[in-house]
Amino acid sequence: MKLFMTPNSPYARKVRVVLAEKRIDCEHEQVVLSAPDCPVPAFNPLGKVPTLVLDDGTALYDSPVITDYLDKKTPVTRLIPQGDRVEVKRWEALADGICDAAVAIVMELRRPEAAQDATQIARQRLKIERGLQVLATDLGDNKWCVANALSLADIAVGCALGYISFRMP
Ligand SMILES: N[C@@H](CCC(=O)N[C@@H](CS)C(=O)NCC(=O)O)C(=O)O
Repeated sequence: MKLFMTPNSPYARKVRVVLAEKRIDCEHEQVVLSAPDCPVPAFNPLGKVPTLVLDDGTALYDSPVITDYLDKKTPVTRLIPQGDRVEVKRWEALADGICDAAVAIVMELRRPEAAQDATQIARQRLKIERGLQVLATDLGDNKWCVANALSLADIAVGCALGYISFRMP
């Protein structure tokens, strides 16, 4: 199995944490998405990381599909408990959505200053602020997001918060 990743991708980081928690051996290949010889589009037409290529050549994307696959692959450290599946995947969707908004802002800020769209940046920032507020409210005083135990929800939220503090300290 090989994981195509970039070191700063929050979605790839989520998958890397899941691999580690579940003690799954996997080759990692760091790619440069903008490089003309980037290998990712040969496996994923969207050209995005993370992309996981299985030993039989099957390519899996995007990160929620990969985390699902990895959790089912071995019973070691169940991260998506059957009874709480929808709740855990909703936390993951919200955490990933916060990352989507943060990535959109990072991309906008990479454009020449005169071409940057302040309305778009404000829209995305609002998504982040609302998303963080809901995460905080739903977590409350609990130590873990779901069912008082580590799950994919905590990993996804941790990666989203890490990305926000990295990109917008
Ligand atoms: N929904 C996707 C998002 C993946 C994504 O957008 N990855 C970024 C890196 S952080 C990427 O590959 N961007 C390249 C592009 O959009 O062409 C997932 O969860 O895997």
